[in-house]
Amino acid sequence: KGQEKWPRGDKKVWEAGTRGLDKEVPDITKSFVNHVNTSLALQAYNIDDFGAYQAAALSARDNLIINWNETQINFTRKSPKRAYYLSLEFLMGRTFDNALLNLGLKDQYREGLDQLGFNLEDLIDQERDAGLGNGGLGRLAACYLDSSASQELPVWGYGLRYRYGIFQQLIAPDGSQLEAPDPWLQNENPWELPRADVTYDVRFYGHAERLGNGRAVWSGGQEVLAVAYDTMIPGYSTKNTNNLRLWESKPKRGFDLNSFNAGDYERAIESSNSAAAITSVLYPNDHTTFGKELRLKQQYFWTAASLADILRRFKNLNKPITEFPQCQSFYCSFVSIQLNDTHPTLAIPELMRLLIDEEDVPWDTAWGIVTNTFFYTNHTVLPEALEKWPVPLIEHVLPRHLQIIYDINLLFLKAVEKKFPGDRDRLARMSLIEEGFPKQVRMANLAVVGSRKVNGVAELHSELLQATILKDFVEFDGPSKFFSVTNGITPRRWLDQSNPNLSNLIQETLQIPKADFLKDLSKLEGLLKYVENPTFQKKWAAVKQSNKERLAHYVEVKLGLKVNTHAMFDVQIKRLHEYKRQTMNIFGVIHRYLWLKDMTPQERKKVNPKVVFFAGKAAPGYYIAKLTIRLIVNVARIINDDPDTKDILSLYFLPDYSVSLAEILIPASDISQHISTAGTEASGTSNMKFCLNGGLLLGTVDGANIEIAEEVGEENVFFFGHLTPAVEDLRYQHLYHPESLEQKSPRLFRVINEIASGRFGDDNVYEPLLNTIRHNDYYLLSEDFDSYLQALALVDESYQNRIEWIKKSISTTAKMGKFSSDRAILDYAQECWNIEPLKLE
Ligand code: NBG
Repeated sequence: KGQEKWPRGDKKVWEAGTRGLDKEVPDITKSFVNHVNTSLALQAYNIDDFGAYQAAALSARDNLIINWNETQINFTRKSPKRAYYLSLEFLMGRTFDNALLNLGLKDQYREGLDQLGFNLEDLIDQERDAGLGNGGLGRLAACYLDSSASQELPVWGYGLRYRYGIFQQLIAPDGSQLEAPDPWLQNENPWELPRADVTYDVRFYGHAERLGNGRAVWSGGQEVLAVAYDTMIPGYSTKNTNNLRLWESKPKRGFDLNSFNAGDYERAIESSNSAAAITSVLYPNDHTTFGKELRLKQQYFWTAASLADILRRFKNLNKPITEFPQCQSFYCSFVSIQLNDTHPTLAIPELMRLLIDEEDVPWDTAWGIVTNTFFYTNHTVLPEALEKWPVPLIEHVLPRHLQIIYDINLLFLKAVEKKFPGDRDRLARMSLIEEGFPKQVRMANLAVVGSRKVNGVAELHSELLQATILKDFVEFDGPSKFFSVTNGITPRRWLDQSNPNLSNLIQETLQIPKADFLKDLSKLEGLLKYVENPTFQKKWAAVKQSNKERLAHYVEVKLGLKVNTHAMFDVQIKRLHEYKRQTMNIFGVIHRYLWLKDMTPQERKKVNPKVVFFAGKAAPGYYIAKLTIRLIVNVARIINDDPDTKDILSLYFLPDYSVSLAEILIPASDISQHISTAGTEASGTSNMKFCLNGGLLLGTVDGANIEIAEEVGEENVFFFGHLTPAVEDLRYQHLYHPESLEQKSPRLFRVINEIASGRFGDDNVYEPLLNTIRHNDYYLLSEDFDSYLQALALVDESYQNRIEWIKKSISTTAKMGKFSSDRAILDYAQECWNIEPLKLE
């Protein structure tokens, strides 16, 4: 009696924490135990790892909130010019680990939790990813938030609080992708603060009546409530803490009382359901648009709420409205807004509407304000990704905005006509409205016309933009409106957090505080001094080995499969898309398998073992991409089971790719593949993550691969394939003078025939996928396959000389400074937003 065993950790520490008075226990312990007892109503007896994660998160959050409050009050007092990043996607991943890192409290938490009987890493694993994005575009937005805060810039993000993030990917027994919902908010999200007091009404439908003085009245229709949820974005090694504001849609009035009173309960809640539906789910497509009404409502709901919020904050300053965007001087100018892709382009007509209809500003003044406020980033040249909305749909959902778009277009086309008299083709190309049945609004054209500057996301991409889809606009506006900001990644998450062993080794070697290189990534160049140092090379290799073992452990726990950690790790992880050519990679694996099968057992013994990893989701409606997954999974089953080859070649498709999975995969790679058809991948950002972590790059001359090679030296990159200028001609050849596959690439021909023969099961299912290559081969796989195989052979050969390989790996990491998102965000701050850091002392 009274002798029962204390369930976890040190009883004295728990008790001291509960009393909260004891000077012996650190504040972290007190705050943790306090949250266990009060916020969660639990005790040492009944708390599990998940509860402990929640309590630790709440206690870390308390720290963030204090910094957040002070930062915001500082901004309000000093009213610097601010920038807002409007993005429909923020792919944040997990927050807890990052918050501790940026607060500089990780070691203290580890120690404190240990005394209470918890392991920090286990608690970190309890958190669910915030998967509010599809891929590169959304993760870029998340990296930019981290960098804005770390650089002490007054930047807020605005987005949507989707109840369901990117779907969970499951693999069916036949190898195909299945989708399940991602109810990430099911267990309270400790990182968000609901702001019941920050709400705006957003209207849809109804009718717009022009008043004759340029203004109009928009009334009727449906009114929906936007409610703010704030997420704190801590800077690294600074107290500055920025905000990400996400909007949730709610019915404005509980339910329809008339229907309710008439006893029609279903009808009564119908409209409230339709309001809540707006922010219920993230659209899981990137690079395609579908013209769906709900998506249009999402876009308008979010831009309208964000602009209302921005305008309210500006009006609190009691400044004349013309100073909203002024760019001449730092103190008399207030707002810049970055449009992340065309998704928020409705902000342009919406700001016109607010200024003209609500603020009574004349058209020309309003247009001057608008075109000095917005900046537009384009993220792709793929035609299927360029957003267009049917005119009748916009007219139905947003009648006043259609009027404004038409007015903008009229004035714009007049100006074009003046500069290029009689050039009707040019007018048709540049018009905001595409003729046809139905007519469509071209969102990219609207974004360009309504913005002060326009940029692409890597040098090649920006050049291509200006030479192709934006050519007419460059000729009209002059080149100075167009520029390039090469994407970047945050070294906090993508080095220190995901690869602590490497970060520690770098610190120990350079003998500088971590903050020095995590905030100025060019400091990594200091590693070049150690490239030839054998002791350092050994340590470098040991870090890679430990990361391979961490990944192998993950695969064993999740899939029950054993991975050979002494093999070369070859990784391709990204959205499944024909232009990214995962198909070429799996064909390459099949080729290797057939090559190994043709060998004698003695010959096989001489081959270096290799493990190939794939991960990535396919848009649920993207049939060919889903077939590629199915092929990968089924090839893996055959290869991994074949006693002739399984020790020297194995293949894994890791389901449900996410930010957290990337954090485990990237540090473990020896070589990663970025093999898009030249000219199709705008930038790519995982290429930067791999190289920063000492993985070498196998790629085409595309996107940011080019700039990576410029930095790290071409001798450290494995390039192959046709160059961008050849692509058009090759496509033409394919269409009009097709050559037989057998002649073009006998090795590819053999691979395709083996698949078609049923060697990897399901003889006929892959036909549609194979036909995309046999027939028009738009992404030119058959043109690049042989040089791809050559590059793979070169990778094998280089890997044989392990010391040389390690040297390449060190030199690569050392030269990645340019790709920090700190550099990128400072480019935007200077080139576009004209904002300066405002440090919280
Ligand atoms: C993607 C590009 C990538 C690029 C990211 C971030 C879209 C529409 N585009 O190459 O395909 O790295 O944007 O800029 O998601």
